Amino acid sequence: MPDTPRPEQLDVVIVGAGFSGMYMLYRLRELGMSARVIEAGSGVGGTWYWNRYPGARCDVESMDYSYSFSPELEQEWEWTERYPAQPEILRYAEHVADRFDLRRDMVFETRVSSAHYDEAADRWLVRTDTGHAISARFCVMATGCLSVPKWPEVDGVEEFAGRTFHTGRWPHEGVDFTGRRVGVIGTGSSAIQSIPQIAAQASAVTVFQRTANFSMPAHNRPLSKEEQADLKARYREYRQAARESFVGVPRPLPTRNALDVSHEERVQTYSAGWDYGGLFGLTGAYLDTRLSEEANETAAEFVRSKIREIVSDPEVARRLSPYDHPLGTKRPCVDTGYYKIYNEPHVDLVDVRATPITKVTPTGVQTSDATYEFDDLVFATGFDAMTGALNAIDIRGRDGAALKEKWAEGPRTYLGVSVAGFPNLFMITGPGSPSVLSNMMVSIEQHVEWVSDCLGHLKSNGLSTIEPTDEAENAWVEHVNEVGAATLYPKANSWYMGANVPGKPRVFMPYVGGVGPYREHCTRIAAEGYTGFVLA
Ligand code: NA7
Repeated sequence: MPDTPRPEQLDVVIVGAGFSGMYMLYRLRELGMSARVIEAGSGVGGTWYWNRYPGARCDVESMDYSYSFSPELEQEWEWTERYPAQPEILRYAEHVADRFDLRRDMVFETRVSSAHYDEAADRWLVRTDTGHAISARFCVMATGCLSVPKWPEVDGVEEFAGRTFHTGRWPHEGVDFTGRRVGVIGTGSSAIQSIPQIAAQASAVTVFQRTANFSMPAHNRPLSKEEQADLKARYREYRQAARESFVGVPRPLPTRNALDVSHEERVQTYSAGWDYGGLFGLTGAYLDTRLSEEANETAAEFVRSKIREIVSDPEVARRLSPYDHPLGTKRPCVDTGYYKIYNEPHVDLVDVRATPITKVTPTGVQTSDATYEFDDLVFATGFDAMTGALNAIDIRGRDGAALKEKWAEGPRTYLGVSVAGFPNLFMITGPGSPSVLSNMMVSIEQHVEWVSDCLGHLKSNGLSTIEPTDEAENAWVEHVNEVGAATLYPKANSWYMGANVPGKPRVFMPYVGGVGPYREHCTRIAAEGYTGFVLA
């Protein structure tokens, strides 16, 4: 029998080399702890490594969607556009990796398959698909919220004879659609960003839409040197405002209810938001937008009126208009030329609720009333969000209990960063934290800093273990649910609710209490000596 090599001994193992894993490594080095990052891709960047589909762009502005931990980094890096495109964000991630020499503690093209807590040794044994084994005191899951692609639940996908692509696993060399007939399944963010770009090359594009989505124009543009210099001159203060803000982007909060102002005033406000571009002009225009269906409907109807204005065929405009969920309760999109692409004669929209896809055939897609022939199929069908990447790893805590089983009815965490029964395991932007409802960069930094401060605290107090109590976890889960239930979010079949994956429990997963208040709460817990945790 071959000898089992002794696992590599480390203080911390970090899973994932996206923005969370990279910064976690940086902070652990500062603490003088030994750490290694295990990454499935061949490079850093996480989301921005995998999502290379045409048109992939962040819908948080560049100057907000960047690390704040290094004043030198934020001063030296120059963004070129208001909203950064995927290649630029990936270059930024690579720059950070080089600048702080992070790669020497990273292992690429290696996927973590299991993480088991060994109670006797009080250590985590982490195994990978390449046979690598690591024994570490702490384990940090920096695995991302949208990193496990979801394929369409349609028969025959593997029978298709043409090329197939998932937006979340796009080929690195790019894809040429020139002169090809392309079918796109899905109308979420990835589809809405990529369809205009695909249509610019393809001879015919057919979009299969299950749920019409709200999309706001990006009004993307080059970022001038002056604009950047102006913000950089007050970046410290600006970053602090981001940390204290509701969604991780400094912006004035609404002061009034939509229902307390006149129709004319609302339209003026919504028009200003639409013309400014981006996510928040409509979703964050009034205090009651996320709380009252009637208030929300005023903003939703404004978007529909814009769709009718842009799309010349009234029937196509009607199909594109969302009626089945309040605005913002599924992730709203930010686009460049999405709705108007349907005015092109070679772009078609199929409503698959009216005429469901029955199967994929070797030559295309069959619905209940027609057959479509394609050279290529693009699946823009999203992800097993928030819990997918964690459940994909065989994570076992005390008594060999599996995290997946503990989460069978939905994720349970304390603060979205830790789980009872899983000592010394941390999640960056896990379920139960603001994560996907916020500027991810701000939330990532907050979690990484909270975790590293916690490890520093344990180290300086000669402690080795931290674990939340069941009571603290139960109370947090109850609080997350209570805050979520007071909003309109549970009304939508969204991936926030786990509703996009058949069989997944329907639970509102992110914490909607706001980035600033959440940060304050976490900071207070640490300052009080980690209330709700047992330290040993
Ligand atoms: P999303 O937002 O989950 O969108 C996936 C889309 O695919 C959505 O329109 C789905 O319809 C559709 N879908 C999924 N499965 C099917 C099947 N079987 N048939 C038809 N249509 C289907 O993922 P994205 O990649 O676009 O965006 C992910 C996030 O990235 C985004 O939210 C931003 O945070 C950035 P549904 O709405 O479920 O009816």
